[in-house]
Amino acid sequence: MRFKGIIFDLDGVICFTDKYHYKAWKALADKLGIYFDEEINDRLRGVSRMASLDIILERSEKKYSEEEKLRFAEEKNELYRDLLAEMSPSDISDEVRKTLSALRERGLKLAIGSSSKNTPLILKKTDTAKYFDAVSDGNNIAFSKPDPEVFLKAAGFLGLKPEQCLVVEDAFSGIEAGVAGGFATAGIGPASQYEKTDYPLNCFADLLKTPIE
Ligand code: B16
Ligand code: MG
Repeated sequence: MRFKGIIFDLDGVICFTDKYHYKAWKALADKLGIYFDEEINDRLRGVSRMASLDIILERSEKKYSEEEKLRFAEEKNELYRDLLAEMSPSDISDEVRKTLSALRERGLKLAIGSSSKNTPLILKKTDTAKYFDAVSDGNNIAFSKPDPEVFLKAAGFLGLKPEQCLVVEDAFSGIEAGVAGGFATAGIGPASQYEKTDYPLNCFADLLKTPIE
């Protein structure tokens, strides 16, 4: 078998919380009088919370202290978690659920590799923890994507080597992280157009057609 495990990014692959990130960052940016739009939001895919804030503050004339920045990030996160509280199992498509089940039936080990510290909450609200043998997320890493740490930890949790795992990502930074860690990569959404992606996917179920075995 080519791969023994698959490591999935969460936001943009398994579920779509980018709209909630956008709402929460937009509220903070408006409060601070900083321009923010969907295009800037796209640059935040797969990027950690503090690094996302730095991207938003690029347009600020004012310089903020580390203490102020931590407060802003906390404020954004509170708003974001209020929005996540409304999530339910219906936020995960049948296509994703059926594909994950089919991959498990083929004997593949599945893991999450997400930059988000809110991963446990999202998995709980959507009832998706049951599909994964391991979870590596923003809570167990020191370096965010494009650093490969989150995927290397996920492979380690599965007891597998990077070359035995496929990383599935929507973000360029996530594909970079996969490549840096020595993983093969499959890209969905924006990452399907990225030249470093090994397996471009038109949709999530395409994973079943990818030469993973
Ligand atoms: P949090 P992923 C990433 O999730 C998001 O794409 C990114 O927009 C967000 O800033 C990051 O998680 C951190 O999220 O503030 O919840 O810790 O795509 O790596 O699953
Ligand atoms: Mg993502």
